This record gives sequence, structure tokens and C-alpha cells, in this order.
Amino acid sequence: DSSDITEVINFTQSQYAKPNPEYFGAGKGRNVIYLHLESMQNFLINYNLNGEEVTPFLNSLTRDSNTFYFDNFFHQTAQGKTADAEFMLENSLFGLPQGSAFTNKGLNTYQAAPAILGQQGYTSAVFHGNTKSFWNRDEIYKSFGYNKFFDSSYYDMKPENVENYGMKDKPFFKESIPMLSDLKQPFYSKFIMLSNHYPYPIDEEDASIGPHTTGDKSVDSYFQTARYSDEAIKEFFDYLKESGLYDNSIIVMYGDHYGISENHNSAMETVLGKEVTPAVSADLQKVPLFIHVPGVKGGTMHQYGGQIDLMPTLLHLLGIDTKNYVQFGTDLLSPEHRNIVPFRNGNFVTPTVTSVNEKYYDTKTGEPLEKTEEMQQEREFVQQQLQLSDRVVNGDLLRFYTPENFKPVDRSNYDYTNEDQ
Ligand code: GP9
Ligand code: MN
Repeated sequence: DSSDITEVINFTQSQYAKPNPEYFGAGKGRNVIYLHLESMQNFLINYNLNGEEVTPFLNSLTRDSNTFYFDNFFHQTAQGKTADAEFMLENSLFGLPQGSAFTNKGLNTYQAAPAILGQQGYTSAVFHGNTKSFWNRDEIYKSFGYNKFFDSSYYDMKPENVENYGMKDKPFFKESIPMLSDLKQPFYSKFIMLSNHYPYPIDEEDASIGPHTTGDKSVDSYFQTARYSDEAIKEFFDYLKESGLYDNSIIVMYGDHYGISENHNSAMETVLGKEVTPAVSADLQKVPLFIHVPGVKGGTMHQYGGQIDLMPTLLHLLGIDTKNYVQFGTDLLSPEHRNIVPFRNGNFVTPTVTSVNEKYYDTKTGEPLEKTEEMQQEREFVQQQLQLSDRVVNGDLLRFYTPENFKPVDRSNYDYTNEDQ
């Protein structure tokens, strides 16, 4: 009931990290373009396979003068995989410990980014080359206030354009550009990629590097599909530059979750050339995060954070203070950002401590550590954060709280029927 939401608000208010004046509003009024980098893990960045870069374009962005590259950024997903990643970045709420909030909590009240920005004059849209009901997207996007959802019915799904779950990334981006250009600006948009998805099948003509040689089939081809996706992103950037959108858009790229599960640890030992200890395994949950902001000097950022932190980071760049919203993450660019990354199972990582199944390791060396009082407090903080987030989602508690200057979303205003079908 409403006393539960009071406890939540007290917690999130006490965690609030106020914006860094250097970056607050630095991207005000810009379009937002999210690229959901399917299954992209951070170890691919600057990885060398037989003397070749796997992701040369993403690698080049680590050196781009208007791009932040975060090299200690983690996915925090559980069973909901892609859907959990989306849920966190639209709401700064954690996904559920079991199942997926997308599937089970689609009708809840949310104060999601598309709705917040919609009330500031933004048009919002998702682009994805799979059928709209997958992960219950066509329902929960209404609760988030997404104006448009371009699913596979908007794309030419001829056999040569399709692989695995849907559109291949290259034709997907190519066909998306006219639809993106038609949106009223400023827009808030998200492109959910697909080609780099387990078990990483790839047509021979799309493979521009050879497979890895671990002997584990899906691990080996992962490098080829990642290269294909990297090339597709480069092409997309070229389209954005040609259309003039590039100079007026914040582009955020994030890996959604691991691509290689723990079932493939022995192949990963070959890939990394070292043993996959518990601390290395936690480190493997790093995913790339890039934020391109026109006119803002970027660089490689070492703060520790996760997907829960993306929404406040973005809103602050757009000049929207998050203080009155119920958000469990904090702005990565704020000096008050808390360098602790909770995983959905209660494990966590800080710059010094990695906690796995109630054992503790040195984050830098992987050596076991004696548990201290501080570690215990961090563990309790993580538990509390996860539990309070779950209470919000399971109890649909945002029904009981409407932030100042926010109008609740009316789901009946949204409909994703493709009129041309
Ligand atoms: C499906 C796609 C994949 O539409 O987004 O979801 P995942 O299997 O990665 O959760
Ligand atoms: Mn995914």
C-alpha cells in the first residue's frame, strides 16, 4: 500500500546523486538513439583474434573525442535477458529474480523514460526486426508511453534479410533510416539488434573474419557475428551522418547481457588465456557502454556501474533532474555516483571487492579476501536495494505515487497496429 511506497521513496531519495554541473543539460533537446548491442560482452573490445580486431568500429569509438566509453560497466540481467536490460534502462528498476517483468508486469504503472520525455516534447519509438509480441513488448511499451513500435511487420522479411530471431542487423538499420528520419524531432529511440544472438549462426557471405579456434562451436562463431554487428553499426553511423541526424543526437550503445554463458568456461579459458575463477567470471559480466554527446569531450571512464544507472545518467545529460523519480541507479557522471554494482542474485562488484555467493575476492587480483564489516554492509545495502525494487514491481507501487510535473500514462493512447498490413 502507500506506506510501502513511502519507505521506497525514502530510500531512493537518500541514494540520489545530484547531477554534475559540467554535464547537466549538456545534451539538452538532442535526439536520443539507443543501440541495444545484443549479447555484446566487453572482452570483445580491443580483443585480437589472429592479429585482427573483432570490433574495429566500436574500438575506434573508444578513441572518439565526443564519446564516453565506460570500461567498468556491467549487465545486471537475470532470466529476462534482453527484456531485463530494457526494463532497467527505461525505468531504473531491477528486473525480477525469476521470470521477466516484461512478461508478468506489463500492465503496471511506470514512470518510464519515454513517458517522461514525451511530456517534454519528445516522440518515442522502438525499432526491432522481430514480431511485436515477443517478450510482451507490445503491451509493456504502452505502459512505458512509447509512441511507436516498428516491429518486423515494418521490414522486408525476405529470406536473405533474416537469420535466427529476425532481421539481420545490416538490412535492419538500412530499412530503419527512412522511418527514423520521418519521426518528429526531438525523438527518443531504441534499436534492438539481433544478429549477435546465441547460438551465433552466420551466412558465409556475411562472415568477414574466420571463427575462433576453441572447438566450441557457438563460442567460435560469436566472434564472427560480433564482427558483422560491428560493421552494421558503422554503416548505421554513416547513414546518420548522411542524414544530418548524427550532429544532433546522443547515441547510447550498451551490451544487454553475456553472450557466452558459464557453460562455456573452458572455451573462455582459451579465449582469455587464463583460468576463469569466480572473480574472472564476475568480470566477464562487463558489457560495453558508449555515450556519444555532440560537442561534449568524452574519454574512457573507469567508474563502476551497471544498467540500472543508465536512465539517470541520460536524463541528467538531457537536463532533466531525476530527484523526484523512484530510481534505483545513480548518474554515472555524478561525483556522488555510488561505485557498487549489484547483480540480480545478490552478488556484487565494487572497485575493490567482488562478492560471489557470499565469498569475497579482490576485484583487481581475484585473490580471496577475509570478510570485513564494510563488505557485510555492502552486502546488506545490495539486498535492501533489490528487495525494495522488487516491492515496487511486484506491488505495482508506482500507482500510489505520481512525481511532480508528471502525468500518469494512459495506455489507451497507444496502439502499435501497422496500418499498412
Ligand atoms: C528477441 C530478442 C532476443 O526479440 O530481443 O531476446 P533474448 O533472447 O536475448 O532475451
Ligand atoms: Mn538479448
